[in-house]
Amino acid sequence: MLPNPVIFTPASCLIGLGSPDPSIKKALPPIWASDCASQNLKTQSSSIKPLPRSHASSGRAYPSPARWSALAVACLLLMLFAACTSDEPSPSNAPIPTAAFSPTPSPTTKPSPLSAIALRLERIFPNLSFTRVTNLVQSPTGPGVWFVTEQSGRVWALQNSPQGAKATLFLDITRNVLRLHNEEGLLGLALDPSYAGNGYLYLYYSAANPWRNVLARFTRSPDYPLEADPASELVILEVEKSFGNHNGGQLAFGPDGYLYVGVGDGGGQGDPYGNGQSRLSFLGKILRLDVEGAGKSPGVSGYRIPTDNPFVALSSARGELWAYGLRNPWRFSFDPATGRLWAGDVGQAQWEEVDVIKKGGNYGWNVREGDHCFSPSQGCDDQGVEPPITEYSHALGCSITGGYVYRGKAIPGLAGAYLYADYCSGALWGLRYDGKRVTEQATLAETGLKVISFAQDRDGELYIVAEDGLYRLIG
Ligand SMILES: [Ca+2]
Repeated sequence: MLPNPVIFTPASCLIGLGSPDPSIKKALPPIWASDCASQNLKTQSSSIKPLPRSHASSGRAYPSPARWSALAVACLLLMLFAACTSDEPSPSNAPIPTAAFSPTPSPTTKPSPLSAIALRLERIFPNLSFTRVTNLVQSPTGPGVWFVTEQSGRVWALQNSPQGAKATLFLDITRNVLRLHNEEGLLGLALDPSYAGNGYLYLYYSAANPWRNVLARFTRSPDYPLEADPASELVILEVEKSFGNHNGGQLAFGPDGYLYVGVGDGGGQGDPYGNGQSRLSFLGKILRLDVEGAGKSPGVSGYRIPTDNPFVALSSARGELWAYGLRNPWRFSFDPATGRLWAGDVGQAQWEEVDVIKKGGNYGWNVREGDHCFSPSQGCDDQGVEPPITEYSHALGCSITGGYVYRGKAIPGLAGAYLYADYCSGALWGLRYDGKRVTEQATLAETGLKVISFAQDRDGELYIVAEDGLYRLIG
C-alpha cells in the first residue's frame, strides 16, 4: 500500500511557460525505443511538417522572474475565466466535420487555431509514487477509479475520495514479467468492453523461456472489486522474439468489440529478419483478435480470428493481421467519432511518424522509415505503402508517443484534434486531419516531461503519463 495522498492539486500552470527540460540530453533511452539513446536532441525546426517554424521548439531562454510573475497572473486569469465560462456552450465543442460530410465547415463550427490554445497540465494523484508507469486506464466501475501499470508487473487501482486518493495493489505479476531489457516489462493494459460485468482485463508483457511477449487475460476477484488473482491468468497469445527491444504492447478494443494488439518488429537494428514486411510473422504488426469467447469452450482457449480480417483468405499471410510494416507502434487509439485508428510508430534513428491505420495497410517498415527510404536508402519500392500522415525528424525528439483525438469539453479549441508527443523532447503536438491530409498542425506545449503514454477518460478528457507523474490536460 502506498501512502495515503490527496486528490487533484490546483492547476499548476506548468504548460506554456517552461522551456524544454535542459536535462533531456541526459535522458535514458525510452522504454520502447532504445535505438535513439545516443541521439543529439537538437531542437531545430527543420523537419516536422507542416509545423510552422515559429511553433517549433526552442532554444529560447527561460522567462525572467518578472515574466514568470506576469505569466502566472495571466494563467490565473485564464483559470478564472475558464471556471466562469465552462458551463456555457461553445461553438467549437462540436466534432470537426470530415471532408466527406462537410467540405466547408460553417463559421460556427470552425475550430480555434491550435497554436492559440492556452494549454496547461494539472498533476493528478500528486502524492502517489510509482516507478515506470506504462498505462493509465479509467475503470468503468466508478468515476474515481483508475488503473496504472508499472513496467515491473504491478497493476494498481487508484481511487479518489473526499478523504483523499489511495492506491491498492490490484494485481502483481512481477513473477511472470521479464525486465531484462530496458524496453521489456508490463507494457499494455486494456479492460474488456464488459469489464464492469465480467471483470476481465488484458495485459501484454515480456517473458522468458522462451523469450516472448504474452497477451493474457486476468479476472477481477468476485469478492473484492479491487483485486485480481495472478492465478486467474488465461494466456491468449504468445509471440516469440529474438531481441529485447521493440516489444510493442499497445492494447485497445475497437468500436467493433475486437481487441487490437500492437507488436513491435522484434528488435535489433533495422529489422534484421524483415519481420515488418513478412505477413507470416506477428512481429511488426497490429493484430485484430476476437477474444470474447476465450476460455469458454474447448478449443477456444485463446482467441478467434474475425472473419472480416483482411488476410484471412490468404495462405501467404496470417489471418490475425490487421496492418503490417510497423516498427514499434507505441500507443494507438480509436477516435470514436470517426472510427479512425491513430498510431504513433517509433522510428529507427531519423523519422518518427503518425499513421492512420487502415484495414490491411502496409506502413512501410523496414523498406521505409517515415516518408523516406530506409532499405535500400535510395530508390526503395514504396508501391502500396501507406505514407504517414505526418512525421518529424530526430532534430525534434527521439521517440514518438501516440495519443488520442481530443473529444472532451474542457478545452473546446482542441475538439477533434489528434495529440501526440515525443518522449525525449517533451514536445506536445496537435494536428487536424480531414481524412485526406493534415490541415493544421502546431506545437501545443513544451512540457519538459518524458511522455510515456496518454490516457483518455470516459468524458474524452486527456491525460499524460510521464516518468515523474500523471497529468491532466486542462484549458
Ligand atoms: Ca511507416
